This record gives sequence, structure tokens and C-alpha cells, in this order.
Amino acid sequence: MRLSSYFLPVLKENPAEAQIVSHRLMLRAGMIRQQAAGIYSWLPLGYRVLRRIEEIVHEEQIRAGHIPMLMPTLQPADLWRESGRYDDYGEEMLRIKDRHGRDMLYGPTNEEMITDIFRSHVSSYKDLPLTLYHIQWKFRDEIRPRFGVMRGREFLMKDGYNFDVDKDAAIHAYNRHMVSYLRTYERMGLKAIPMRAASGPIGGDNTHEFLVLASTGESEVFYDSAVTDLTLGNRDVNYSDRDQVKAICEEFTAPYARTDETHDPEIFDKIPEERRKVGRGIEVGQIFYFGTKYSEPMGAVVTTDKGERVPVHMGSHGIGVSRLLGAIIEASHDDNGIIWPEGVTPFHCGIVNLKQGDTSTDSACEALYAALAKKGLAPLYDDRDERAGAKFATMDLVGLPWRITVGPRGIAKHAVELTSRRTGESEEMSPEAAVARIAQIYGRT
Ligand code: 5CA
Repeated sequence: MRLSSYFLPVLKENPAEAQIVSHRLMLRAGMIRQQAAGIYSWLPLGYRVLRRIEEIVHEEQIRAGHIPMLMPTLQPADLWRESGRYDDYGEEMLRIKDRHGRDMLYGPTNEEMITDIFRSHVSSYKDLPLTLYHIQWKFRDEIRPRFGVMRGREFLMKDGYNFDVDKDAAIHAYNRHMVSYLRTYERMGLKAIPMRAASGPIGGDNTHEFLVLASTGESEVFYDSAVTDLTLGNRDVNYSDRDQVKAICEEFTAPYARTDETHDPEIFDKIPEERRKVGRGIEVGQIFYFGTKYSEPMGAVVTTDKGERVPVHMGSHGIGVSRLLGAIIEASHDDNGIIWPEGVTPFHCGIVNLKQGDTSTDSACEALYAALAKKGLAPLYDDRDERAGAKFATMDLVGLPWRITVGPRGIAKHAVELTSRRTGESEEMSPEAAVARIAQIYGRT
């Protein structure tokens, strides 16, 4: 993308309404624009990151054997009357009437709708296990939307629903989600810790939240610091191997880690003092096992191998897709702007032309741009007629992990500069070597 023809409305001033750094940086970097309290437009740069996060979520869900689909945002109230949640959900639910006077709502979650789909099409244990998911906009009329996309009213969520013949199979689905989530967050450069939590309006008593530690997080968390040393890395996970998946979950949930809702000071105090930590966290996902809470009242029943008719065991599993942008920025920024982890960066690298209009510099930039594109990489080329300082400031603000700087003096000796956004370290090399290095970083050799 050439910056001269892109739409990147960066702000020079710090927006007064933003209380936390991620909100401030998303506004300043021209990623989002607020349209109403807690409702945002996703401007091109923000949209690219959002799409990238969605892609990672899809890849890891499909790897775990879960099936993508899409349900609508608007739902008929009658489905929610069947589960009893239409009245229970309270003021967070945005209720709408259509022209015929029928009660509708903007979905805050989809347990009822997916259960309706299931009961209409599945009736035998032979069709199980089944996990369906979608990535769709949700609406919750939060009393205090704040912190930009972190606590929005309209927000993008991945929500998945498992259907299993019995509790053991459903717990395997729960564990599968835990492991796939660990991998999803790690690919985004995040450490998200599964913590015992409370289930709220979704229901059930088996639930974990995934929290990214950050001083600006809304949840108070209590944990054994040993949990922060755990990583999944490149382990080969066979998602149909119940024992392997369970063992990984046990490893990650063995150290004490709970939110304030389930915190137990008696157990906490037994952890050696130097490992006992109290902090704050951003909830980027939650998984639930709630058995037959929806299948029973809604009649989602299958016939077992013994010919019995039983309600299916279910769970639901959510990732805060749009909230993740805020969480990643909270975890990865400096005074000059965002520092995108390679896994989610909107562009793989920046190209800064120090002397726009200089024939040799311009053509070196064009050649770099073409060579990177040929490797399947997307550079953001700052080809504007601007001072070098302004170009560097923009690149630092938008936070691309790598920058190639091209100037007439370097080009005279066939050299460009490759700079890491994270460390600030620069290295001089030939344009070909810079392309090769970036291709290697992103595994596009
Ligand atoms: N049906 C279940 C799981 S699919 C469910 O709705 N779970 S949830 O309520 O925990 O939401 C899932 C995730 O969505 C949360 O972990 C959080 O990351 C994100 N989320 C929830 N509310 C908001 C909000 N107001 N703004 C942004 N993200 C949110």
C-alpha cells in the first residue's frame, strides 16, 4: 500500500476522551472512529488488524476440528422466551420491534439460536461430537461503555458451541477449546492466562476466563507467578487425543489463577510469598460447560446407542475479537506508539523514502515494494512528500514491526537500513538482503 493513496487519518493531538493508552493510540493511529457511545467504525488500518485477528481465530478453530458458520445479528425474542433468558437478561439486551410488532433483539450471544439449529437437524448420537462457531457482531447495552473497543456496546466476538452425547465428551470439547485458545493468543504475541471464573448469565459452574495481565485491565486477578512461565509453543497437539488435551489443560490450570469472583484467600495464602501475585487483567475470552441448561428446555435431544433419548451436553466458548486489538496494544507499545507483534501486524513492514522525488531513491523504493509483494508480503510505503521526521513519527505510531529506510546516501552504495520497531536497532544491508530478512521473519522464503 502506498501511503499517498491510503486513508490513514492520524491525529496529532492526544484525544481528550481516551483514558487508557490503547484507546488513545487506536484513535491517534486512525484505526477507529467512535460513532456513538461504545459503537465504532473500523477505519482501514484498524480493519486490517481486525481481519488478521479473525484469520488467526479461524485457523486455530478449524485446526481443533470446529466448524465455521454465520448466524444473524438480529434474533427473534421467542427463542429467548424458550430458554427463559428473555426476561432474565435485563437491560443489557437491546430490544427491537419490527414493523409487524414482533419482538426482536440484537444478539448479545447465540446459545438459543444455535440450539434451535441443532434441534432442527440433529437427532442421533452418531452425528456427535459437533462444534459450530461463528465470528459475528454482538450488542450489549453496557451501562458504562469505555476504553474504546475494550468495553464496547457493539463488539465482534467469536462464539462457539459444542454438542456432545455426555458430560465426558463435553469436557473434552471444553479442554479442546482451552488448548486452541492458548495457541490462538500465543500466535497474537499475547500471554493469556486461563483463570477460574464465575459464569454470569451464560450459566454452568465450569468456566475459565483468559486474562492478559495489564494494569489497565478491568478484572482483579490473583495468581501464582509460576503460571506466567508456561507456554504452549510449537507442541504437536492432536485434538482428538483426550488424554493429551486434558494433560495440557491440567498443566496450565495447576498453578493458582483466579479472578476476584472466585478468589479463595485460604488457598492463595499457601503459595510461597514471592510467587503470590495480585494484579489486573483484560478478559480476552471465556469458556463454559453448562450441560443441559439450554438443550433441556429447548428440546435438543439425541438418541443414544442404547436407544435412549437424552438432552445433549453443551458448552459455549467466546473470544473477544475486537477487544483483542486493545489488549494487544496495552501489552505492546511505547511512548511513540503501537508495536504490533508480527502475527497481527496490519502491514509486514514500512518503507520510508527519505527523499521523495529523487530518481534513484524513488526507484529503489519501488523495487523494494515490488520484491516484497512478490514474496507475498504487504509493505506500507510512505511515498508522501514529507520530512523524514514526520515519516518516522507516523511509522512509529502505527507500529509496524520492521521499517526499511531508503535515502540517496545509502542507495549510492546500494544500502538501506532495516530497523526493528521493538528494539530500535538498525542494520545497514543491501535491499535484497532486507527483503530476504523480512521474508524469513514471516516465513515467506
Ligand atoms: N456465549 C459466551 C461464550 S461464546 C459468551 O458470551 N461469553 S462472554 O460473555 O464471556 O463473552 C466472550 C468474550 O467477549 C469475553 O471474554 C470478552 O473478551 C468479549 N466481550 C464481552 N463483552 C464485551 C464488550 N462489551 N466489549 C468488547 N468485548 C466484550
